[in-house]
Amino acid sequence: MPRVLITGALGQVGTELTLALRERYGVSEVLATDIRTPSPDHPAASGPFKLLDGLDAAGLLSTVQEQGIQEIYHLAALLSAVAEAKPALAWHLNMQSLINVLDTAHACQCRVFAPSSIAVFGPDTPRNLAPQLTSLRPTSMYGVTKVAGELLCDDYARRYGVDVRGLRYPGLISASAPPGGGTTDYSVQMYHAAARGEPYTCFLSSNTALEMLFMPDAVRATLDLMDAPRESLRYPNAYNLAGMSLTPAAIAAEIRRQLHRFDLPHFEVEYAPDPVRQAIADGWPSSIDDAAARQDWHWRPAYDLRRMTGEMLSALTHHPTGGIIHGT
Ligand code: AKB
Repeated sequence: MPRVLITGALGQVGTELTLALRERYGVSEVLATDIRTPSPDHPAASGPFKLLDGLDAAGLLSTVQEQGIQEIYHLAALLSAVAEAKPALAWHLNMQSLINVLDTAHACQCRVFAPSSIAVFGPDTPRNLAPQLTSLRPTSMYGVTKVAGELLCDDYARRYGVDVRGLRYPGLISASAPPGGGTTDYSVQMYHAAARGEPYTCFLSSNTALEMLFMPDAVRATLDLMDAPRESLRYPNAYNLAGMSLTPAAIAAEIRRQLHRFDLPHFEVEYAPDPVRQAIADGWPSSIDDAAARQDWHWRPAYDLRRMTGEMLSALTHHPTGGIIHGT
């Protein structure tokens, strides 16, 4: 059983991965870290927690050495919309923290999970079913850091033999911690608004199709990739990952279809595209080809829009029927 350190443990992915890893390896084996202190009811506070900034190379190295860490899940990063507003900070934070993690992993012989994103793709990537191997010419600073991050991970693997793995996460939808500063955040905000019985103004146009994945699938994919034998992985740190290609209009329609199960009022959505986030979304593919992940480590998503919507509304309204859908 590895001893694990998570950076960005209070973020959208970090929150759920902390829980999943503690369930798997034991609470005391998983050190959650972030630059903020968790509230007492946050999952990260359910076990060991340390304030740690990924930019603090010495702090990271000494923590890993003192705690006998063997695996690092590096989730701290600025997402696409914030990165576009603060490009210099995004480059510094996303790249330097990754370098610090890789240097520490090299020095301490740790395995690493460092996520990539569909943001690596750009306008000259095929829009439908973006292939695993294709042009990576993103037109957002976040995408630039993700392409550079993939190449940096390749280099540490080649040069030093660091076992670093990663997935090109699509937009991730979850009910616990909210995403912060991404282009796909609208989807989570939409479920929250519907569950509060409030209207929602969407910052992307109604027909903007992007690849999305429900968080339980994303967590399972992450753990399955880390479990896979290294020799079976053709693209260890850059696997395309697909769940469902969705537009805001499709999510809104499915929410409306299931409102009655949760005694919720009619759900109104207005569309007021934000130029920055719309431009980022327009540069990303509308769907992703994840055949390599399916072949190499048997990836299959379990959730479709209907099942995910049932579970999201159930979790957000604390409705007792859970995600089980009868005759909807
Ligand atoms: C974002 O929207 O920035 C992220 C991502 C697709 O990586 N959710």
